[in-house]
Amino acid sequence: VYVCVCHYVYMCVCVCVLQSWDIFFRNANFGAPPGAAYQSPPPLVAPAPGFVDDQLMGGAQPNLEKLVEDHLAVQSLIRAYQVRGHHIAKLDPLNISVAGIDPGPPPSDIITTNDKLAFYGLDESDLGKVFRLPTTTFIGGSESALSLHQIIHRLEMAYCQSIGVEFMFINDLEQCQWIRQKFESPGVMQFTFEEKRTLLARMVRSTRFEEFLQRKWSSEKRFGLEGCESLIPALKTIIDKSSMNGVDSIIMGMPHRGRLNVLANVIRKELDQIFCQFDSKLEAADEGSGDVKYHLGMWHRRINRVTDRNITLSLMANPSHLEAVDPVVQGKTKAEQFYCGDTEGKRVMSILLHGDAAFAGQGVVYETFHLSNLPSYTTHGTIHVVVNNQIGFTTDPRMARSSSYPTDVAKVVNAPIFHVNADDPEAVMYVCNVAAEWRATFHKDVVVDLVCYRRNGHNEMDEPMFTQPLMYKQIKQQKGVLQKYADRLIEEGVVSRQEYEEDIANYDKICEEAHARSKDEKILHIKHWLDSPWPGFFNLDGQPKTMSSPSTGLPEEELRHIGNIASSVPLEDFTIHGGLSRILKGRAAMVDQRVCDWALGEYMAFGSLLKEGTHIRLSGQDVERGTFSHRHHVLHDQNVDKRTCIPMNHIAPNQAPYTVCNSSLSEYGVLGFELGFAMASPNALVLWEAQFGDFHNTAQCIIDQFISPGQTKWVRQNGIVLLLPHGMEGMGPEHSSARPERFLQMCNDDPDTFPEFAVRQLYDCNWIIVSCSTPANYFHVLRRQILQPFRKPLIVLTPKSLLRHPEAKSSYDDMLPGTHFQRVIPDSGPVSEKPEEVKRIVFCTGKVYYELTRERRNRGMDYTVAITRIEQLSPFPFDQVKVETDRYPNADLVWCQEEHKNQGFYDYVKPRLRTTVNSTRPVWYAGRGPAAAPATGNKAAHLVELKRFLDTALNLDAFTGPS
Ligand SMILES: Cc1ncc(C[n+]2csc(CCOP(=O)(O)OP(=O)(O)O)c2C)c(N)n1
Ligand SMILES: *[C@@H]1O[C@H](CO)[C@@H](O)[C@H](O)[C@H]1NC(C)=O
Ligand SMILES: *[C@@H]1O[C@H](CO)[C@@H](O)[C@H](O)[C@H]1NC(C)=O
Ligand SMILES: [Mg+2]
Repeated sequence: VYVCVCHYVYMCVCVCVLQSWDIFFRNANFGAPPGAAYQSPPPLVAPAPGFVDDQLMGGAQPNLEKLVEDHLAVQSLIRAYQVRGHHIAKLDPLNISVAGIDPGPPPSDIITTNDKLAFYGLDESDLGKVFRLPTTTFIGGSESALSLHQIIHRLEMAYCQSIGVEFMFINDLEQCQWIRQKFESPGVMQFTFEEKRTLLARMVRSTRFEEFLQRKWSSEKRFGLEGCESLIPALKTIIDKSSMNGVDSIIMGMPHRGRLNVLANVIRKELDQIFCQFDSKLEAADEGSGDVKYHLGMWHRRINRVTDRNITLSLMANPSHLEAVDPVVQGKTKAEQFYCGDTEGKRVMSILLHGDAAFAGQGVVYETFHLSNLPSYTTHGTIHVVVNNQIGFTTDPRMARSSSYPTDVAKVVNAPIFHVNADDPEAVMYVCNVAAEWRATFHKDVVVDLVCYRRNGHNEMDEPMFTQPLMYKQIKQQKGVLQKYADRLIEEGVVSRQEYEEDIANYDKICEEAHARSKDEKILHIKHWLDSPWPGFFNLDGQPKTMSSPSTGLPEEELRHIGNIASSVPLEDFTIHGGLSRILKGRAAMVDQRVCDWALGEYMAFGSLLKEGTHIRLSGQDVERGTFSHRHHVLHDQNVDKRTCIPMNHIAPNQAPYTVCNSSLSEYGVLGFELGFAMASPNALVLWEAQFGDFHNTAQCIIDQFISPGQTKWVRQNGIVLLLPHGMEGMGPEHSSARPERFLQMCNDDPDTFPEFAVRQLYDCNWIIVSCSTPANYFHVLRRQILQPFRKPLIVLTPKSLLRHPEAKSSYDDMLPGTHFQRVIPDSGPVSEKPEEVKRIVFCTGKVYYELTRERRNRGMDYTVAITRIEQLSPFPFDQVKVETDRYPNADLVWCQEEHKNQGFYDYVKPRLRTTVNSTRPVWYAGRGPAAAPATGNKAAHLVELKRFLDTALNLDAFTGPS
């Protein structure tokens, strides 16, 4: 009996790291010496009681050893099915290994071999023997013992038919037991006639929809679902079941494959709205440049027929870039949960659809999975559905991934994976029910892998036989799943052939009628394709409620109040670090002197918006403290583990909540998430801060595909803020440049046209790019972001050395009522006394301003050179820059930047400065020369470069000839 625990030990090697850390800290708090504080985590399960008959242990019978061995063998066999049964399940509708194409994973497992009994030391004669079943199986139902023959039979039924369950890696006994019960219990997979008829009806819609499109528009790309028609009933089952469990809002993200079908038959987008897109009737008067039909999103609220409850379904618009929408969906889901107080994900949930190739290949899938259990990012379980058609464009799985399944990535979060043969619609429905229940029970992710095929090429125009000849020979012989299922139900007597044919005719008629309507009028309006309406935010015509610039200043007493909060600890008996005490004292001194540094300016903006009822969410790597240790929005008690305090949440009794959260070490996933969060509501300031600005490029897809063109593609505004630390501080090629040139290059403002009026300019642009040189201006731009009557993404190049620069402070006077964000900060020094004597205007932005003014002072040029800061680069403040160029009619114009010439701001600013002066005056450049890297790795070289370009900027003889 001593051997009996071994299987369990293997199964439950859950060294629960988090728990172990908790114990460590608990003990440390009670004064245990560090070494003694560690305690290995408790074992998860005790040995299962008495699964070998008690009587066996008493007598010393001669065959006792054989009996024990046989019982153990049976345990092992059961376990082998649980662990590896999915390898021999009949998952592939094409049965491609039979077609001789793909041998699949090597039959490494013993249950796949013919002499499995022999492997376990059993033989045919044992098949009739009755064995007591362990507590880790449910195949017996109410029986506690079965014959070996029955045991094997039931295991084959549970694990080796159309469903392959991968779950034994899950390190939680309760969850494993739950799954075993769902799949092993005898007779679980039975459906009523009613359920089967519903299923058939859904298959009819799914199949006939594609056929209809094919008939009408045979030469249009639609990325049809043929070969995976069970996707539609799969999703509908998940939605029905979730609605039954209390969910009333579902947010979905999906790729191209079957998207129109999902819109029509799952979300129930009006068919005429879909069909009219095929005739490209998008009116010229419609806003935006639009997008292709298989990218648009939508939002629909309706009654779920099965549960009779209201449910809101939205499908997020997405770009071609596969899987990029995953984190966006999660962020939006999190936001909706947050706004309706759904702290456990009981009302709002997400469903993500994936293609097999993309799911395995795209790293953002992994990043998104790793957000799934983090407190500030969890959506309490996502249901993933993979359309596993065993091909990605022209590449088959042997070249597309290194794992036997495309779903292995889900294992990192211990999500169960249900593989299912999509040609067995009832099995699909069963696993979808279980998946929805799993999510409702454990609030963890789960994956449904629909193993199917793709009947056509990648799109309907594509020839698959060039590259997959054998696979497609097989597919051509494949009977459609609807036909197969209908035949089966007719044979079972669930429906008659006549009823079935009527069903088809009815749906075809619905399609025909919708098609006729879609031709009638110009019914397509982009407004029907919004995935996130913001009720109440706009006028009825979709225009902003006002077009005036908001007042962003604050009364003195409010500044003082927020300043006091920022410099104190609101909780009793809370010991903060000595260094932090000094920082807070420093803040208190600033409050006394009526000034702000960068961190305090940010505090003032956040604090006041919170007080006014705007939720703020700041997310990114190490944002709670701040990469540069300047922010400290979360205070940590030095004596008690996990005791923290966020003073920002103690500003006023009815304030909005402040969320500040350190993210996982991801940019693509996290930025996408925050973008999604910002999509849910216009009444929140959502900020993502990069550790250093240059790291934004691992999230480039979110910036290029969503943030920059989002509004014009999808008529959807978004007010997300990117905080990107930027500045040449001699720290080497990385950590220096946030690559402003890239953001500027994507601005839609015309360099050659002098625009009419500034607020309109803001409204028309695709995003706003600022580089503030003072805390007050940073304060104003953050407040403007919420107080302006529309939403635009805001890119802020934030400083590093300026965080502590003694001159980079702002007086309260610059933040009082009547003050506002300054797009341009003119030189207010001695130059204004005799402007006509000024020889040069040096335009610049950001930190280099302080270097320029110091150098000017050193050279005694305060009367001859004006230094003007452009704080809002895009949209370019033509009007205010013109005031400056007019003010100094005899000055030459210089753009000075610390970045290299092919980088930074020069290429963007130069044509706009020229337009401002109507090309009547040359525009000169002072800055580093062109370079491949953003900065030198050599500190000495850095300083030489700095000295050189400052000299150029201030040397009045530097420029001659054409610029
Ligand atoms: C990030 C990205 N890379 C490349 C592509 C081009 N592309 C479009 S569909 C496709 C194949 C996708 O295969 P799979 O994920 O299996 O989905 P399926 O089309 O088979 O449903 C590729 C490579 C893309 N859309 N996005
Ligand atoms: C569903 O919502 C509509 C309007 O939003 C409401 O009139 C109706 O009573 C709701 N039905 C149920 C069953 O909650
Ligand atoms: C700009 O210059 C052109 C000729 O170079 C002139 O025709 C035009 O009127 C000028 N525009 C303004 C606004 O000064
Ligand atoms: Mg595929």
